Amino acid sequence: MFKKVLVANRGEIALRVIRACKELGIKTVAIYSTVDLNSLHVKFADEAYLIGEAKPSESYLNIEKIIKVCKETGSEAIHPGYGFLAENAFFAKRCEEEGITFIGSNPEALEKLGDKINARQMMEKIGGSIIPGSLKPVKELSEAVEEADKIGYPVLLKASGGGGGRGMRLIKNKRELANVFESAKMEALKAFGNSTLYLEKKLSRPRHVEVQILSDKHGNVIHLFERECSIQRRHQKLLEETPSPVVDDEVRRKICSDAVKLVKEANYDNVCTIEFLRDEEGSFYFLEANTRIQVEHPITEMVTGVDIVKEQIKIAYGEEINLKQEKLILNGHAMECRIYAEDPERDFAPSSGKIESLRFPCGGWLRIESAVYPGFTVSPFYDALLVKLITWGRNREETIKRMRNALEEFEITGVKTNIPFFRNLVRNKKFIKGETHTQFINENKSSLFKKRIDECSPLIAAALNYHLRTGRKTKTEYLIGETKASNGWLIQGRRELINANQHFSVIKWLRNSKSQWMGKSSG
Ligand code: MV4
Repeated sequence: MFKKVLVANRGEIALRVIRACKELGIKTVAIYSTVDLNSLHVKFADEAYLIGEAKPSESYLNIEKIIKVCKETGSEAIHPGYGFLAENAFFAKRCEEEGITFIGSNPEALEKLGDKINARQMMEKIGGSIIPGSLKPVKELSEAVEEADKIGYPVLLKASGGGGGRGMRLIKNKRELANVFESAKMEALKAFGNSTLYLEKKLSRPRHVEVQILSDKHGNVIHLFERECSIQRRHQKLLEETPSPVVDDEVRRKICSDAVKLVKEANYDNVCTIEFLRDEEGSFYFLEANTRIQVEHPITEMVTGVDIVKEQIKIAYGEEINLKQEKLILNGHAMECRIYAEDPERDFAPSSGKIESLRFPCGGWLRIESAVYPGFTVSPFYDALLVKLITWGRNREETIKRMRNALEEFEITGVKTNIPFFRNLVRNKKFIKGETHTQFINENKSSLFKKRIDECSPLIAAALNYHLRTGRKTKTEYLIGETKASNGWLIQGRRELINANQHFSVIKWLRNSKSQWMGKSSG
């Protein structure tokens, strides 16, 4: 097994890789930028090296600096994590040239599966179902118009080098196509170094279902079942779960088998996720492949018992996967909420700053993946992911209950977060019934973004609490602190004197809208 691995990433995934390495007896080398000096991946790695300024191009994206540190520290391999260089075929090639093992796939397969048109052609070749659209690039407007007429508007004009929502345009008619085609080519060339475009029929309100794949260097390819990731906002996944409420055994067999065949066809090794879209009629279509470990991998680990990061490292070392497909079962149900530092009052703009306090939920059936702590400064330079909160249950209902309780206990102060959004989401009747899709957030804004009383203001919350507890209307002053209101909600108050009377007009209003504010299920 490797003796030393360089972790070319930061945050929770860097910690995750470091833990996996420790379990395998591998020494770890961390790299960090000038703003990450006090980060936990620096603290817990065996060695840590300052690599450059906060700007990713000066640090976590700087291939030659990373290779230099790798060679100087005698690290035999590099784990890229997700994001940054995780899917960068050129980085994988440079590692190969330097005799360094890239803990990910081979450069050729990264190119092949990472190219969306290529991936579509391969999926079609192995007999999988692809979204109706062009199998070849549309090089000229005339070709695009002809293709779009065949498909039928609305269509999506997609960049073959894009993904994750980047390089995708909705085209409602021929005039729009003519207006945007050339600029779309230029933008694709600028953004992805590849101007190739293709067309797909736009599926309306699709659900996003993806299959986890493990593939070794000896031809063994297995799947670890599917995940549903339809709860997204601006192409940012927020909640993922496994199994998907809309995948039955027959569909599972088909999409997992197609995913395995595609990975074999691409001669891809290491981990990979094959994405599908399910249309409103219930048909599944291949969308694209993600050639990296994904943020949401822990929920698959919770239902299969497989440590995917350790499998990655063992596969990269050349070991055969020692898991048998027929022995793998999907046990129970797992769900992940991605807690981001973002401000709902400012259209969810990133909320950087220092974390004042942090109270993680406790109790069984939870898993927390995080690299933040009280006093940690959330940097505006990087992804605003603070914590991945994962719960497991024997079934979806139990998992949701555990997530609901965990979110109630969870408290972060110092930065704004999307915890209030999740508290509403796990009470939403349609969510509870599994009736979600990729437009779910857009279509349920009022119920998902309403504020609870204890998220309005500690003062009002405390005044309400006083009134609910005592029913008294006298002119009273009293201390507030952390008080438990009659509806079981924790109301955080600052230690100060307030005059409850000042708020009785508010209380009267709140009492009238009591059902809305008192934690009843929202729908
Ligand atoms: C689509 C689509 C509908 N029809 N393609 C978004 C990002 C990238 N993964 C591809 N995406 C989509 N492609 C066709 N032909 C809808 C989306 C889409 C989406 C897909 C999955 C999860 C969330 C999404 C949010 C918006 C749009």
